[in-house]
Amino acid sequence: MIQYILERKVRFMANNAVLNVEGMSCMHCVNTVKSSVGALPGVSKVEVDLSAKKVAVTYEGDKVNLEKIKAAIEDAGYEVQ
Ligand SMILES: [Cu+2]
Repeated sequence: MIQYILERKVRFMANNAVLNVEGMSCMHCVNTVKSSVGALPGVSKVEVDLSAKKVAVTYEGDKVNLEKIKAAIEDAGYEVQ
């Protein structure tokens, strides 16, 4: 039982990652990145700091991973460092 609870807790624990993204220049870019990454299943939060060129993502590790998040940003036309 305890084992089961621990596994559930780990599985549903949110992961946080901050990516350095080149190419974002205005609020349009910010919204494009937000909607592209936010559309991925398992992503619960996307925050973009335009001046710092950083994208902070909160996601569930059992549903999505960093490779998919990076691919979504690159597909939208921006470069992940
Ligand atoms: Cu822009």
